[in-house]
Amino acid sequence: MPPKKETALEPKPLIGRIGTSLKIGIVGLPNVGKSTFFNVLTKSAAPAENFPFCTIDPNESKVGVPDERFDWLLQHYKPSSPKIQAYLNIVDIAGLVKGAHEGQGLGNAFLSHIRSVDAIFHLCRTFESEEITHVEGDVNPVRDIEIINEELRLKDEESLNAAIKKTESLMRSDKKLKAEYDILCKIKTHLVDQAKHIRYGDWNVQEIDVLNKHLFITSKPVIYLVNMAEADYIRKKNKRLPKLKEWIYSNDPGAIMIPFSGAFEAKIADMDEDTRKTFCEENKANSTFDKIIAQGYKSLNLMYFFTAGPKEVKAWTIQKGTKAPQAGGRIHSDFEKGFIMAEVFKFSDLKEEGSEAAVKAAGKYRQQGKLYVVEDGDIILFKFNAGAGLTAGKDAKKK
Ligand SMILES: Nc1nc2c(ncn2[C@@H]2O[C@H](COP(=O)(O)OP(=O)(O)O)[C@@H](O)[C@H]2O)c(=O)[nH]1
Ligand SMILES: [Mg+2]
Repeated sequence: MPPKKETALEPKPLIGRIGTSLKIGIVGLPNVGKSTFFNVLTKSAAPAENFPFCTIDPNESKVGVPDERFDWLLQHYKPSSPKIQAYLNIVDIAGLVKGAHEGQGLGNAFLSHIRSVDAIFHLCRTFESEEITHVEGDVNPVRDIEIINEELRLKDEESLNAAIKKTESLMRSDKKLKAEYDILCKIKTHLVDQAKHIRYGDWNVQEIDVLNKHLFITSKPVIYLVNMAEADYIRKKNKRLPKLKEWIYSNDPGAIMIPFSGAFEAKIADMDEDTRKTFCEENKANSTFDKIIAQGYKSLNLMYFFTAGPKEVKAWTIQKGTKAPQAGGRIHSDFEKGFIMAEVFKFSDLKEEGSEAAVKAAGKYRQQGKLYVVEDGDIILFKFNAGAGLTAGKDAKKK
C-alpha cells in the first residue's frame, strides 16, 4: 500500500506520548556520573517556583527551564504575584549493563523506567579515575555508547517481536489488523535487519500511529551528555572527544552532544555567588546546566507561550503544533470551549517597541483565529465566550 500523500498544511504527528508533563530520563552505564549530575542539577537549578519541593521522589525532579525572555518579561511587567516558568521533569534511571535486556544487572527493571520517559539524556564518561571503577574496565565512551544503544535496540526487538506475534494471531479474526501487521514488519526490517534505532527512520502518518501504540525505547529522542574531568572541561579539551564527535556524526546524525563536567558543576554549586563568579571568570568556564535543561525540554517537542501583565507572568507548556484554542485550554477549559480569538504579539516585538501600546501602534499586535498554530514565545491574550450569563470578550489577563 503506497503511503498516503500528506498535505503540506497539517504537520506530521509527533512520535511519542501526547501531553505536557513529559519526562526526560538519564541513561548510561553504572559509575559514569548519572546520579551526581541529577543531584547537582536538581539542587542548583532554579527551583520551579510553582513546585516548592522540586523532588517528587528521590529519582525524579522538576527543574525550571531558564529563559532570558521570561526574565525580561519579569523585569518589564514586575508582576505582583505568580511568576511561573516552564519546567523540565527529569528522572535518574539506574545504570544499565551489557546483557541488561536478558536480565543482567538490574536487568529488566530498567525497562519500565525507560518506558516511562519520553526522551533520553544518554550520559557517558570521559573522566579517568583510579577509585571509581568502570564496569567495562577502562574509559572508552564510544564503546560505552554502543553497548547501551545495543541494549536498548535488543529490548525493542523483543517488544516488537511480541507485538508482531500478537497482531498475527489477532489478524486471523480481524482482517483490519493486516495493515498494522505490515507496518510492524517494516519496522522490524529497520530495527532488526538494519540494526537501526527507530528514531532514525522516516515514518509516515500511518506508521507513526502504530509506533505511538507501542512507544518503543529507540523511538525516543536522545541527547548525548559527555561527562568530562574538571580540568578537561576548563581547558575545553579531551583526547576522546574528537572520536566521540565523529562517532555521533556518522552513527547518529542530527543528535545533540553536550560536553559538561559533573565534578565542575558539583564544585561551583557549593560555592557562594561571589566565589563562584570569581572562580568561573578566572577559569573562563561556566555551568552547562542551562543549556542542558533547555535542550532537554526542546527534545520533548515542548514549547511555551506566555501570558504576561502586571498581575502575573507565566509560561504555559504546550506541544509543538498546538493551535490557539487548545493552547488556551491549558489555562482554562473555557478558553478552549468558548474560544473567540487569540491576541498575539511576539516577544521580540515587545522588546523592540518597548511597550504593548507601541507594539499595537506598530501594527504588530495580531488577532488570530482557531487555526492559528502557536509559536514558541508568543505572548497571548485569549478572548473567549465564558458561556451562560457572562459576556463575550472577557480577558484572560486582567489589567
Ligand atoms: N572524578 C570524577 N568523579 C565523578 C564525576 N561524576 C561522578 N563522579 C564520581 O563517580 C562515582 C559514581 O558517580 P554516580 O553519579 O553515582 O554514577 P552513576 O552510577 O552513573 O549514577 C561517585 O563516586 C562520584 O563521586 C566526575 O565528573 N568526575
Ligand atoms: Mg546512579
